Amino acid sequence: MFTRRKFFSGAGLAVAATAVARSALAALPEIVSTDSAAMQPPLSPPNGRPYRPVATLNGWTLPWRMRNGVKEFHLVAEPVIREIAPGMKAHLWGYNGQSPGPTIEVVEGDRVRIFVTNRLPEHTSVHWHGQRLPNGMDGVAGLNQAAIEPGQTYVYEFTAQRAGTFMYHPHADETTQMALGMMGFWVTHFKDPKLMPVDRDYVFLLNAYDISPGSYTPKVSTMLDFNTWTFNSRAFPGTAPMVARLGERVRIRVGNLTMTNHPIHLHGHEFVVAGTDGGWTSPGSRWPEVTTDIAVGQMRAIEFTAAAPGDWSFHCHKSHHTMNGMSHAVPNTLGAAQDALAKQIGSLVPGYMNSGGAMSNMQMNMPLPENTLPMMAGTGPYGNIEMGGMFTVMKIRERLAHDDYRDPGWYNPPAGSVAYLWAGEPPPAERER
Ligand SMILES: [Cu+2]
Repeated sequence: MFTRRKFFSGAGLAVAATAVARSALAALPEIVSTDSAAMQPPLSPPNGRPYRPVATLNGWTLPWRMRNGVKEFHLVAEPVIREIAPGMKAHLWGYNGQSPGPTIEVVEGDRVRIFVTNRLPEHTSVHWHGQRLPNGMDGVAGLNQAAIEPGQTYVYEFTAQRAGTFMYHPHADETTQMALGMMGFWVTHFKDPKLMPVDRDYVFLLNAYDISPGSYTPKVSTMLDFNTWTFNSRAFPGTAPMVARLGERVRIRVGNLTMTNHPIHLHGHEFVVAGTDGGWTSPGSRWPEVTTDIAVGQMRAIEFTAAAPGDWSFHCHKSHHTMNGMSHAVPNTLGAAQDALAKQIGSLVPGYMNSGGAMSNMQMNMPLPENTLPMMAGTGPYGNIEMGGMFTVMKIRERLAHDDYRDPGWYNPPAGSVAYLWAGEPPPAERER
């Protein structure tokens, strides 16, 4: 019934958007989907008002069909397989082949029609978080509309009234559907592209899953004790880096659809919170920050000038949120000689992992169950990067084409600008305790 086209890494989304089958104009818009977690280049608008498109971290923007001046999108709610990072896949629910679903980009004043087809085993709906719209388009099943039953397609239609940052997610069996990754980003661009211009505009959602070691499906009853903390359903080192050329103005928009707050921190630069849930902040109300807390259900747009070349960490500042497969129900063994202990416990409890001190050594020496990420897994130019989860790198380079979003590799610092080992007099002997 539907034609189905898959996109893979590097496929030209702009070409695909203009190639939407003309013969299908009388039918539902073609379903465009991807099974890749690779970051796609921004989708330049092939029609409608011009704007600088956003770059979705480890994601992509949904092409549309322009029909009689209305932008028509087709979302398909369905089970998907998401690679959280190399070595771990999650069986999630999402949209158009992935979780999160594709980013939807429109322009202030656009008339938008979204077809939503339900291929889940249960009913769903879509709520357009933050939008001004007619009450009957708000997507709360039972309150504003009947739920979309399996196999049905519903149509949402409204005018994008306010430029800003938005999200979409189900408002039906939310504890199940959001715990399984049903969510997506929405950006409404200014009608005037000269307003608040930036050179790079990154977007992603904060999400969290509770996936027991060795399993694939998140538990849907977990409220707080998640073990997989992700940027756009990717955990470091699976998260793509964000890149910028020295001197460029960078915007990063983050939406939080987890069940706790996340203090998001950028190294080496100050930023301003230029946008909140309710729209753009006035320039006189902005103050510099290096960390901004994003509460549950909130969206924030931060902006800064890429002032210093390098590989700058960008992460949630809750240290347990920059860990993979974190188990919290473990005793504190800090200071204890752990090697013999771990061996003894390991003979009684297969797969036992202790915690508290010397974590990276423990990580290196312990076999992991299948489909399970080590807590800290990244490798950098100087050794292990003891991070996982909600962590990525902002890579600022002096030479980078303005439309280049590829990973430029590790930073090569100027000689004499890296912390170095003291090679002079040794420190005084430790006092006896
Ligand atoms: Cu966090």
